Amino acid sequence: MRLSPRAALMSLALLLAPLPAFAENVAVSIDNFTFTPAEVTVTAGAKITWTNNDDIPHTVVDADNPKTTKSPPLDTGESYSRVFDKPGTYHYFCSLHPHMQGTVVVR
Ligand SMILES: [Cu+2]
Repeated sequence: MRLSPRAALMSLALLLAPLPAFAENVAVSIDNFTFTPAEVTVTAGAKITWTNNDDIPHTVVDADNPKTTKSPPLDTGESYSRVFDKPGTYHYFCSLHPHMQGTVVVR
C-alpha cells in the first residue's frame, strides 16, 4: 500500500506523539543523612521508593499536611514506597533528623 505524503506525515506524527503515560518508578537513596537525589521531578502516577542505605534508621514523612507520606523507621536496607497521583510540590523530611529534607515535584 502506498500512503499519500499527507497520510505519511500523519502516521509519522502519530509515531512521534508522546507515549501514553505509564507509571514511572523512581528511586531515592538515603545515605549519610542525605536524601539522594534531594529533589525529584516525576509525572503523576509515579511511584517513588526510598531505600535506607545508611547505618542508622531514618523515616520519610511529609513536611506539610496531610501526612500522606509517613514511613515507619527504616532500618538499613529497608524501603518505603508511595505513589504520587496528584500534581504538586511535596516537601518531606526525616522525623528523626529533621534537617534531612527532600522534595518531590509531580507534574
Ligand atoms: Cu534520619
